[in-house]
Amino acid sequence: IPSYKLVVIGGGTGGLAVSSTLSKILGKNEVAVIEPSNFHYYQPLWTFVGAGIKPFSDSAKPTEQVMPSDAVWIKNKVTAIEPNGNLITLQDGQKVKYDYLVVATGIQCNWDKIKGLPESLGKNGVTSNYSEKTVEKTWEFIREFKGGNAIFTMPNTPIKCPGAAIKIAYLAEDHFNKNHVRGKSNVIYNTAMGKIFSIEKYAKSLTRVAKDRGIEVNFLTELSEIRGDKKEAVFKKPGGSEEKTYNYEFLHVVPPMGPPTFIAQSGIGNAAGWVDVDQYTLQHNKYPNIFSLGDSSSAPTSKTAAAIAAQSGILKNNLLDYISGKFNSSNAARYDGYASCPLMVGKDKLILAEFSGYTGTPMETFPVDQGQERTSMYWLTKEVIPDIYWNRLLKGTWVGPQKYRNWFSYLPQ
Ligand code: FAD
Ligand code: UQ1
Repeated sequence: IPSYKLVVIGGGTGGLAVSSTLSKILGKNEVAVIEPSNFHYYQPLWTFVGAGIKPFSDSAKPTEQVMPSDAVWIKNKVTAIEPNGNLITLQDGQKVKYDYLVVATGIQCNWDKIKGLPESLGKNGVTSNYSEKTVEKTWEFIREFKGGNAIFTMPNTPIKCPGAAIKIAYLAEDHFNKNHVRGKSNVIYNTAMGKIFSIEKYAKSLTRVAKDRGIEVNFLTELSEIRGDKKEAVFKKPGGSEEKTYNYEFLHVVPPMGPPTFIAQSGIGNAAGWVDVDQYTLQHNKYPNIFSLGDSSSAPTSKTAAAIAAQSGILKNNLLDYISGKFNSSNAARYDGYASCPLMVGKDKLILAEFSGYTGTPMETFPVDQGQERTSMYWLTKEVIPDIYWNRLLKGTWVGPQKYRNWFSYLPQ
C-alpha cells in the first residue's frame, strides 16, 4: 500500500493552498493530493462568466499545471476513510495510507433534489452558475431574454458563496436595461431564506439596491419543482405544502447543497455531515491527525475562497506544530471566522462584504465604508483578486488580507 506523510483529499482551493506549502516543507513526494478532476476552476469568476463579463477560459486551468511540483497527484476519487487505521479507499479499490490527513473536498451540489431540474438544466431558459457545464448558458439566456419573468432562486441549505444567488440577479437586471427589455420584464429573487444576507450591514445595502432597481424579493420561497416543457416553476414555504406556480422566461437556479456523503459514512462527520473540526484550530475533534478547511469543514462561517485563505494560514501553522510535537490546543493559532463575499450589484459597482461568520460583525480591509457600492471594489474583484488566487493563494503565500487590514487600521479615522 502506498504511504505518504501527508495526504490531502481534494485539489480545489483549500487542498492546493495547503499542499503547496506543506509539500515544500515536508519534502518531495512526501505529500499526496487525491483529486479526480483534470481541471481546477476559479469558481468565483463564474458570476462574471454568467454575466458575460469574463470568458469561461479565464476560470479554468489543467490540474497538472496547478498541482504543486513537490506533491504527488493521485488522479482518483476517495470513497472511504478508515480514520482508526489511517487508511483511504479509492474508487478503483486501491488503498492509500497516511500519517496526517487534510480533508478539503468541497460542498456537493444536489441537483436531483429539485424535481425536474436535472432534465431542464441548460434548456428552455433554465440555467445555473453553479456548474462548469451551464455557466456559459447563463450568459446566452440573459442575452436572448426578451421580457417576461426572470427568476433567481436560493435554496434552504448552506451554499458556497451565499451572495452568488443574488449577484447574478443584479447583473442580469443591469443587462436587461442595456438591452431595452427591462420595461417588459419582472426581475424576481425567490429565496428560501428569511434574510437577503446574513450580516445586517450588507443586508441593508442589498435591500436598498434591490428596491432602487425594482427587483422583487420574496423570502421563505423555496423552489420545489420545474416543469421545463411548460416553463413553470413551483415554489413553496420551506417545510410547508402550499404551492405557488410562476411562469418564467429565464430561471437561474442555485441547487440545494450538502456535504459529500463519504464524510459521514467514514465516521469523521458531525451531525450534519461536515468534517467535524474545532472551529478555531481546524483540527478534527476526534482524530488529532486529521485537519480540514474549506466548504467541507464544519467551521460555521460562510463557505468562500476568502474564508479558505484565512483558514489555510491557521491550518498550516497548527498542522506543522502537530507534526513536530509542539501543538497545544490552548495556545494554537485560532481562525477568527473571516469570510468575504464580493457583491456585484451592477456592471461596475460592488459591495465588498468582509466579516466574521463567528461574530456576525464586519471585518473590512480598506479605510472606506465597504457597505457602499464602489467602482474601486469592482475593479479589485475583477482584475486583482483572480491574480491573487492563481499566483498567491494556490501557491500557499496568501493567507487573506489581515495584514493590510491591520496596516490600514493605523490610519487616522
Ligand atoms: P473546491 O474548490 O470546490 O474543491 C474541492 C475539490 O475536491 C474538487 O476539486 C473536487 O473534485 C474534489 N473532490 C470532491 N470529492 C472528492 C473525493 N471524494 N475524492 C477526491 N477529491 C474530491 N468565494 C469567494 O471567496 N468569493 C466569491 O466571489 C465566490 N463566488 C463564487 C461564485 C460561484 C458561482 C461559486 C460556485 C463559488 C463561489 N465562491 C466564492 C466559493 C468558492 O469557490 C469556494 O468556497 C471554494 O472554491 C471552496 O474550496 P474547497 O477547496 O473547499 O472546495
Ligand atoms: C480573498 O482573499 C479571496 O481569496 C483569494 C477571495 O476569493 C476569491 C475574495 O473574494 C476576497 C474578497 C478576498 C479578500 C481579499 C482582499 C484583497 C480584500
